[in-house]
Amino acid sequence: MSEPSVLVATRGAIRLLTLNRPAALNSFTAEMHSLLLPALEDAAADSTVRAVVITGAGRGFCAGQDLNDPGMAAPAGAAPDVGAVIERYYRPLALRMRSMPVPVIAAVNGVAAGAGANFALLSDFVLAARGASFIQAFSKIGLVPDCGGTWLLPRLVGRARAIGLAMTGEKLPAEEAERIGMIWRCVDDAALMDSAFALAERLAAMPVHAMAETRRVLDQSGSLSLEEALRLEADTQRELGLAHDFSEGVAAFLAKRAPVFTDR
Ligand code: T3D
Repeated sequence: MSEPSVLVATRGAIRLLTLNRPAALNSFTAEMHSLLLPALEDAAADSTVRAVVITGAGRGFCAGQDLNDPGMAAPAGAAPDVGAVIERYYRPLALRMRSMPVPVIAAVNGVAAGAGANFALLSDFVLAARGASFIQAFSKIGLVPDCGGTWLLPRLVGRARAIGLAMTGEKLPAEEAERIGMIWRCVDDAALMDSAFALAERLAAMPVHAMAETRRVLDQSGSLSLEEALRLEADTQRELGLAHDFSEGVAAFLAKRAPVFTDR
C-alpha cells in the first residue's frame, strides 16, 4: 500500500504535517487536499496542540498544483474551470491557515512553487533551508498568483517586488527571501527541522491564543483606518484581558516564576 500524501505526527504539543509526494515535489492533488485540510482542522480542534509545523518530504517543499492530476481535471470535453478548483480547494485551505488557533510554522526544505509558495507564506513563520527557493510560477502557465498570493505578496514585500516576482516567475533563493522580508529566517539545510521544532516549542509555551489574535488583528489592520485599528486593538485587549493567560502572565511576572499558559 502506498503511503498517505500527508503524514501526521505529534511531538508533545507540536503537530507535524509532512506533504508526502516527493516524486512530484509534493505538488497538490485532489487526494492530498482531502487529507491536508482535515489534518489542519484536526490540529485546530485538538486542545493539546499548541503549534503546527508543516514541511515537505524529499527535496522539495511543494510545487503547487499537480498539473497532471486527473482529480482536478474538467470532465471530458468540458472547458477547465480553474476557478472551481480554487474555490473548492485553495480558498478553504488559505482561510484555514490564516485562522488557526495556534501558530503555524512552514519549514521550507526545498523549492516552493506556485500555490506551494503561497501556502508556505500563509504560515505565521516561514523558516527556510538555505537551499530552498520560492517561485511564483503562475505567470509561466498563464495564471495569476493564487492561494492568497495576490493578498500576501504586496503586504510582505511591497508592490514593486510583488509585481516583479509574480510577473517574471523568477526563482527567489531563500537567503534573498529573508533579506527582503518575505520570510522569517533562513537556516543551514541540515539545521532546518531542529530549528523549526525549537521555534515551535518556544511558541507552544507562550500564550498561543494571544498569538492567533495578533495574526487576526494584523491581517485586519491593512484595510482599516487608524481610528478603526485603535478600536479593534481596544476590543481585542478587552477580551484578552479577561482571559486566563493575561492574569497568569501578570501573576507569574510579579511572583518572579515561570508562567503556565493554557488558553487556546
Ligand atoms: O487547476 C489549476 O491548475 C489551478 C491551480 C493553480 C495553482 C498552482 O499552483 S499553478 C502553478 C503550478 N506549479 C507549477 O507550475 C510549477 C511546475 N514545476 C516546476 O516549474 C519545476 O518542477 C520546479 C521549478 C518547481 C522544480 O524544478 P526541478 O528542475 O527542481 O524539478 P523537476 O525535474 O521539474 O520536477 C521533478 C519532478 O516533479 C518531475 O517529475 P519527473 O519528470 O521526475 O517524473 C516533475 O514533472 C514533477 N513536478 C514538479 N512540479 C510539478 C510536477 N508534477 C506535476 N505538477 C507539478 N506542479
